[in-house]
Parts: sequence; C-alpha cells; structure tokens
Amino acid sequence: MKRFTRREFLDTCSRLGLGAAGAAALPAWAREAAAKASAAAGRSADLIVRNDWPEHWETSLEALGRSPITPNDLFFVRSHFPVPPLASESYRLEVAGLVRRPFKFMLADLRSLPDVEEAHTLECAGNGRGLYHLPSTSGTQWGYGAVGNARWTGVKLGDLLRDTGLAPEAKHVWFEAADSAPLPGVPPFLRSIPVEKALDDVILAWRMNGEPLPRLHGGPVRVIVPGWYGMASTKWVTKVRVEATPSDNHFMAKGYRYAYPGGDPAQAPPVEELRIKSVITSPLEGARVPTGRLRVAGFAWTGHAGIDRVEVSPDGGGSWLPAIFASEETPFAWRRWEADVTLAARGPVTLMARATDRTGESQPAEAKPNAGGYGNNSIHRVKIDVQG
Ligand SMILES: Nc1nc2c(c(=O)[nH]1)N[C@H]1C(S)=C(S)[C@@H](COP(=O)(O)O)O[C@H]1N2
Ligand SMILES: [Mo]
Repeated sequence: MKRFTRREFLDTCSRLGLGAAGAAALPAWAREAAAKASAAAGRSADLIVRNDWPEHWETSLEALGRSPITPNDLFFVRSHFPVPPLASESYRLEVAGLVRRPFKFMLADLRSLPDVEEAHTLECAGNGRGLYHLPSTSGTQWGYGAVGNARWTGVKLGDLLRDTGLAPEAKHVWFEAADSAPLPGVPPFLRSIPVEKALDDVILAWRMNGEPLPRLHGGPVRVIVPGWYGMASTKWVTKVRVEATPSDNHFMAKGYRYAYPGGDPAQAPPVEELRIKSVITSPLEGARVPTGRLRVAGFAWTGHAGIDRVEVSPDGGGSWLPAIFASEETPFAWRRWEADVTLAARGPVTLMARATDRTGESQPAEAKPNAGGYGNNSIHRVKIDVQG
C-alpha cells in the first residue's frame, strides 16, 4: 500500500480545510482510504485528475465522445470527503421522518422491488468553472468533462415512499449519507429535494451501466435526481428523511447558490436544474483537418424543458447550420448530435455549437459568472486549423 509523504499529507489536509494540526489527528480509516485512493493506479488515462483525494476526476472530451453511454471507469468523480467504508452486506436504508410506516431496507429488500433502468446525464454544477472569465471563482477548476451519461438501475423513490406512506405535512425529502469529513466540525454532505420531485422520477440506484454501483460513484446505493445538477444525487445514501422544511445544511444554505456579483447573497437562487448545454467532442481543440467536408459531433443536455435543436457554426458564429440528432430522446439523457460543415479555405477556424431547449432558451455566448462558478453553459468554441 502506498504511504503518504508528509508533503502529500499536508496538501490533502489543507485541501480539506483541516490545516496542519488536522493532519496529525486524521483517523486511521481516513489514512487508509487516502492510500487506497492514491493507489488507484488503475485509473484510466482518460481521466484528468483535478484533485487526487478526495477524488475530483474529469473525463476528457475525447473519451466522452466515444459513446453516448459513458463507461464506469471513464465517468467523472466528484466527492467532498473520502469514500466511506460501506459494505453491501450490512447496508441499511432507513426511511423515516414524516412517513406513516418508517422502515429499514436491506439491499436485498430494495432489489426485490420492481426496478427501472434509465439513462440520465449527471453534470457537476461546477463543470466549466475553470472556463469562466474574471472574476475568478474558487473551487475545483473543471473544464468540460465533469459530466457523463450512464444507465442507472434501481427502485423509484416514489414507489418506496408510497409504500411507507407520507404524512400530510411532508414537503421535503432529505438524504443522509455515510461519508463525512475526516475531522469533526465540518458539516456532513446533506441535501434535500421537494417531495413532488422525489415522488416523480428520482431513483435509488444500485447498478450503473449494468454493473454493481462502484464505490467511487456511491455504491452500494445512491440517489439519482434526473435533470438536476450532480450535487442533488447523493452518493452512499443511508437515510431518506421526510420533513416539512428544506434542509438548512451548509451545502443547501451556503453552497450551491448562484451568487452574482453585486447581488444580495441572502437572495442568491439555488442551483437546481441543469441548464441547456452542449459540447463538441469531435474535432478536438487544435485539430488539423483538410479542406472540404468535416463532421462535427457532440452531446446536448438540459433539465425539464427538453432539447429542441442544436446548431453548429463553422465560422466563429457568423453563420449557423442545424445539426441532426444521432441518438434517441429519453428524459434527462443527453443526445448525440452531428453536423457536416464545409471548410473551403485554409487557416484557423472556430467551430461553435449552440443548443436550444423547448422553451426557446439557448446557450449564452458567455454565461454570467457567479461566486461559486456554477452552471457554466457558455457556447463551446473549438479552434482548429484547416490545412491544404
Ligand atoms: N454523499 C455524497 N454525495 C455526493 C457528493 C458527496 O461528496 N457526498 N458529491 C455530489 C456532487 S457535487 C456530484 S457532482 C456528484 C458526483 O457523482 P459522481 O462522483 O458519481 O460522478 O455526486 C454528488 N453526491
Ligand atoms: Mo458537483
């Protein structure tokens, strides 16, 4: 097992906000988890490591472009704390709070219920943070690949809640998880969603792309909140707590808010639904291509509105032509699109892709920067070089 050098150890502690004093107090299980994570030498070379531990791993655009379903070992990872030790055999999911019949489910109980398998796109709210222009934003400087699309298998949370029954005052569903900061004093990751969303399409998933849910992605069981940014999809969920009010946890009240410069922080709107967005996965930045016809391809995704169209510009926004969809439409899964452009002249070219949803909302040329660096859905520009 890899040993932490003192330097790595202190770096990790400072990233966790623990300070040097914290390092000495780090419990053995956390040190072990850290060593295991570092030993993840099997990690695919297509993952860009933005932070080693806790894991902030991003998928390269080239890898994303290979298939509409992102394979598990290429799927981006974003954890606030170390992966918790949570065994399938002893796993329990408690459903409590404003329910008529509180219950503790074992994994086998969950698996015996009718299941669904649905492809949903998961995007970190901070995806694209590193691409915002000034003012600079703190947090992991993600590029384009803190997003992926997987098939999630599990039970509909609504089915479970209809079984346990809801009290009339039930308005919000809180998700407690098994992960925690290695030291006391740091709030746990705890988010809630409105009960209407919980009853509608939320999945408690134990399989990802047909395999048991990997621990890095929240195994044995995680929440998938379709159409919302990734922070809503609690990994390692251990308790579903039905309450009358939303959670006032740090990650609800302070984190994940669109705090625009000059705005009142108390009024900052919460980060919830995915914004309409598209990326170009081919060609890649810096590609050298011959004159003539070029296939441009990528993905587009959004929240409840659904995608209406994608347009591609072969000349930095001077003209736009429609892309065609190359994958089926299912709710909250991205769609692959393609367009053939003709490049007549040699020289540098800026390709652009712009998606529009069914309410008519299009991607902005530049998304409005906000203190947390959330929701960057600026139009993707790819500079290529057309050669003879
Ligand atoms: N318990 C728990 N759930 C969590 C997180 C976390 O740190 N702890 N991170 C959230 C965030 S910010 C994102 S973007 C997604 C990332 O899921 P992934 O690592 O499977 O890609 O998980 C969410 N669920
Ligand atoms: Mo995230």
